[in-house]
Parts: sequence; C-alpha cells; structure tokens
Amino acid sequence: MSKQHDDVTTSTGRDQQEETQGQHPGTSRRDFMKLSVGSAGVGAAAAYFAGAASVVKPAMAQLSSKEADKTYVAPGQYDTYYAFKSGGQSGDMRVMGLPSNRLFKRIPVFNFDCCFGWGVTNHSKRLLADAETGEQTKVGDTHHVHLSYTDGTYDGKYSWVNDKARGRLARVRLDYMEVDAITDLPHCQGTHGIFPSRDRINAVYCNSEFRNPMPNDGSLLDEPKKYGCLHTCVDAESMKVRWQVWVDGQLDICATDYHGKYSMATCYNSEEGVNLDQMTAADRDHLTVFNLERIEEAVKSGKDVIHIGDRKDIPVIDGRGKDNRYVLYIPVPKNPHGVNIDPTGTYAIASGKLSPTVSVIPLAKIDDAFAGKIKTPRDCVVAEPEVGLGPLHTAFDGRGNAYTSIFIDSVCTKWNIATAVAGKDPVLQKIDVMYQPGHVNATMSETKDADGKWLMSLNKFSKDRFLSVGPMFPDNDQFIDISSTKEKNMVLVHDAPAYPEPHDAILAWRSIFHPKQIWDPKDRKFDWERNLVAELSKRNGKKLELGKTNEVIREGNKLYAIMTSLAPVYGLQEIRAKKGDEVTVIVTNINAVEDLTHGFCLSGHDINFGVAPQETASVTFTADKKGVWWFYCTWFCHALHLEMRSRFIVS
Ligand code: RUQ
Ligand code: CUA
Ligand code: CA
Repeated sequence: MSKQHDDVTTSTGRDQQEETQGQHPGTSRRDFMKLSVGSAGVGAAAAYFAGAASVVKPAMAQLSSKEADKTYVAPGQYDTYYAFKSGGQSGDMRVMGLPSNRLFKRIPVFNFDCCFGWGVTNHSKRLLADAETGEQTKVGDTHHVHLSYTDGTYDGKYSWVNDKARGRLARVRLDYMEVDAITDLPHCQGTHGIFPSRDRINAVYCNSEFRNPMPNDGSLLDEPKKYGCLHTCVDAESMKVRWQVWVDGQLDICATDYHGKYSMATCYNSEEGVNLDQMTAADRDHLTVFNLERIEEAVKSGKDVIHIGDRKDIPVIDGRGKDNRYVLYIPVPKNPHGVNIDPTGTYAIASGKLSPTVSVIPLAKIDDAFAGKIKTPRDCVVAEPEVGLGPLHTAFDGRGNAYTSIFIDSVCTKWNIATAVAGKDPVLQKIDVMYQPGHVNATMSETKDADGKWLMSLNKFSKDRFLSVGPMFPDNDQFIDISSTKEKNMVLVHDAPAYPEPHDAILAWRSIFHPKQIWDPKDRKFDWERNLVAELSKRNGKKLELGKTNEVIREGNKLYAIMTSLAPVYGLQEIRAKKGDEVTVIVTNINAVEDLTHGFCLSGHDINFGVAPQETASVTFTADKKGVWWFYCTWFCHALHLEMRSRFIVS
C-alpha cells in the first residue's frame, strides 16, 4: 500500500494501514499488542497473561513542541548526561548523550568490529579467546552495564558488562572507553545479572541464570535436580574469579547494597524445572541474598569450601538448603525479575513479573534474618503493592518515588515507597510507553545521587512508531521527563529507535567522566608489542622502538613489520614476504592530533583495524597468497588519505 509523504506527521499512519489490510480489525493497536503478548503464555501463566488483554488504555496525549524541545541540544553544544547501554544480541556496549539521545560510540565487547579491529588485532584476539580452548569467540549477548562505585556513587573508572551467551564478564576502562579485560566464569551458563560493590571498587557479582551439570562434562545429563547454579564473585581490579556460591534454584537479576554487606539475586525457577510449566508452577520463588562477610570468611578459612570438577583454584561455598548461614532465600511472588536498591540504601524492590506486585524488603530485615531475629524469611517483606501486569524493573528519583516498568500493560508506574510501606495504595501515575518495556532507568538512579531529572523506558517493541525497515524492528527507547516534583510528573518527550537490543542503560552525569583524547604511548595496552619489539632488539642487536622504527625483521619464517603511520604515509613503503611466512605487522599512529585516526586494511586478507592517535596495534597472520596486496588507510585522515597505501608483496 502506497502512502503519501504527509502521512508521516500522524502517529497513526501505520495503524490505519494495518487495519485496512485486515490484520487485526476492530482492535486498537495497544489492545493488539497485549493480545499478542498474552497468547505467549502457557500453562499456569496463561490466565495471568490473558487477563492483560482486557485492560483499556487511555489514548496517548499529544506532545507539545515545548516539551519535545527539552531534548534539543543545539549544534556544537554538549549533552548533560552520558548513557551507557548494553547492546544485547549485538554483543557491544554503547555510549550516548542525553537528553539528545545521540549515539556517540559502540564499544565492541564480545563482537567483531572493523572500526576498532575488534576480533582482528592481537590485543582483541587475546581478550576474545576462550579461556580453556583458546578458540576465537565471535558471539556475545550483553544485557547489563554497570559502572564502578566509590562511596555509593559513580567514580568514572570502569564499567562492566555481562555476556549471557558464554558466561563471561567484560570490563571497560572508562579513561579510554575500551574493553581491557574479559573473564570466563567457570561452570556458568546464561550469566545474566551483574552488579559491582557500591562502597568501593572491590568486586563484581555475577548471576548464572541457567542450571547445568557441575561439572558439565557429560557424566550427568538427565537428572535436572542435580544440576547447579552459581553466584560468582570477580575481583574488580584483577578481574580474577575469587569465589562462587552454589545455590538452590537459579539466579536472574543482581543488586548489591551500599555497604558491601550483601549481593542479591532474583530467582524465577525455585522449582528447578527445565520447561515453562515447571518453572511457573510455584506461587512464589525467591529473592536470594548472599552474606558477603560470612562467605569471605569461609573462603579465607577454607571451612565449607568445595571445588567443582578440576577447578581446584576456585573456592565454592555450598549455599544450598534453607538453613545454611551464607544464603537467605526470601519468598517473593512469582517468577520475579528485577531487583533494585533505592538510593538511600534502605529497601530492595523485587518485581513480580508473573505477579502484578513489587515486594518491598528493608535491608534491616535482612540483617535481622541473618541474625536469627525473625521467624521466617518471608517476614522480610514489609509491603507488596500492586503496580500493574508484568512488573520488571524499578528506577528511583531520589525523592522517595519508584518507577516500575510494566511489561504486559506497556506502562511505567510511579509509586511512593513510604506510602507502600505504610500499607496504603502507593500508585501516583501510570503513563503509556510504546511498547512492552523491559528495563527502566533514571538519571543517577542506581546511586545515592539519584537526581530525578530523566527516565528512560527501554521498550522491547517499537511496532508502529517508526518507518518500516522490514520484519526486524528497532527497539524503542523512550525518554521521559520526571524533573517536576508534582505527583504526576512523567512526561514522554522523545522516541529513540535503538539497534537491537539494549536491555539496560545507566544514565550518569557527564562531569564524572574524563576520557582521554589521545593515547598515552606508554599505556599497558601496548605491553605485548613493546615487549616483542624489545626482544627483537635484543635478539637482532638493533635499537628498535615503537613509534620510531620503520623496519622489517626476519627470523626464520617469521616476519615482523614494525612501522609508523603519520598522515598521509605509512613508515614502510613495502613489506616483502615469502608464501608461508608468519607475519606480524605492528602499526603505531604517531600523529598526536586529536581525532586523527588511521586504519590498516590489508586487501584480500580479512584484516582491517583502526589506530587512534598515539596508539599501537598489531596483527599476526600467515602470508598464504602469492602476489601483490595493497594495504591502505581506512580512516579519512588527510587530503591525501587515498594515497596512504603501500604494498605487501608475497613471493
Ligand atoms: S533483563 S527486561 Cu536481560 Cu535486564 Cu530485564
Ligand atoms: Cu591515514 Cu587515512
Ligand atoms: Ca517459578
């Protein structure tokens, strides 16, 4: 069906199109969305999902241009916040500016990226190699980005992001906004929620979502009750696994308190089932809380420490069983998802997902439970208000209010925590979001400095919100103004299509971050190349130096081409190799001007990487094709950029 160009100014253009095509006549767009989501439910969950279809939603209010203007950042002006987003299936992490919602950078993490040469350069290949087999990994699934904390707020030093696809944790150093470490978490599948300690840079806690045999060596296959699931503590600085705790059930989203006492996880499969019916059978699952002090003590003394498989290097504490002293299992309804700690550090909020409720749990009650001062762990829950169908995650404004994303209803619900604790209906406002929100987050929400300015609703479905790009839709990250202190303060101001699928985003003041504009040539990132060149110097009785040397060194069938790039020439006009040589090309960009990046692309060889000012990068490969192969610069660096090319000659 052809449409006139003026249709694009009406938000219902595609709606009419769909109805005319008879796809879902007589059903409003929002109702259809709920029906389509609802029909996904089976077994015990079905009734709950079906109920969602009958809720009638108010029409979306028209936005005045005055409100929309709030996201406008004029040319040449800077945003006031950074947003750090996970990339989901893309396996990357993203850096954006807010309130403009402009995307600045996609930091490659578990994915392949020629801009950085991620998966191409020796540095990135070492990080991406599987810890056990050395195999080059190519696939990632990043969900949760969290920044490092000192004294309960962001210190701008690191960011961490999970890989659900392989059970890994990556660290991004924020001084250069690049990955500098990737850690494989042994015996973990579906590593999902992660959270760093908030009192100081200390540890990052990682949750396995999937239960699997321990060890997973084929000796156990068919007795799922014997599978296990681990909560892993990774040292924030060394990025080494410190310990793991074996739990009952499984672990989904992660949070830590503000004092280094607890990490915690939601558990949606307390049933320890292996299919949907089994996983949704119980009315309550858990918030699983880890007593860090007791665990660290046990790890130190060796008491209660076990080992899994041949990983004798990693202490594992057995946290299974209702009355072990390391792990507390607090019953909460039903297949809970998000857990968030409010900015005062007083409450943990667990979202019900299959229950329309959020559970409010004071951390003081957790103290009591571990001290044996309460009757049953369920007594930790002091309020369980209804907030809508399918609550997933909660953000905070620093004024005592919580904002929970409601998946099935496609709304964001604002509610007051103190009112809920007082036993009254705490809901203050609901606004429609388009559609099916996953995470919601607010500016500085995960810190003691939550400032209550902006909210981002990261919606899984964009449906009719954008020009069609075929059956793979962008997500829709919606930006909501919450700066007013009125009860009903949420105003939707911006739709931002997002390349699938950002799960979570952290919104933080720009003043926290001071990334460098050019590399320090002495940085540890180039240790490998620097050491290699030092050894070559020694062995060959030459004075070779990164950034100065332009020379090809041959040692047997190994060839080392050390060169500079300086706009618009490479330091070597040619590199001559023999077929079968193992060639290492080391490029140092000696331009010291900001934003003057060069690239190195070797025609026909799957080699393409960028080299930022004062950076060194290297690649090692086999010269397996005779002939003349041009290598050329891939970043437009100079008026003579196109002339920046040399020959790789293989005889
Ligand atoms: S999850 S939509 Cu991967 Cu953070 Cu909750
Ligand atoms: Cu160097 Cu283009
Ligand atoms: Ca369950």
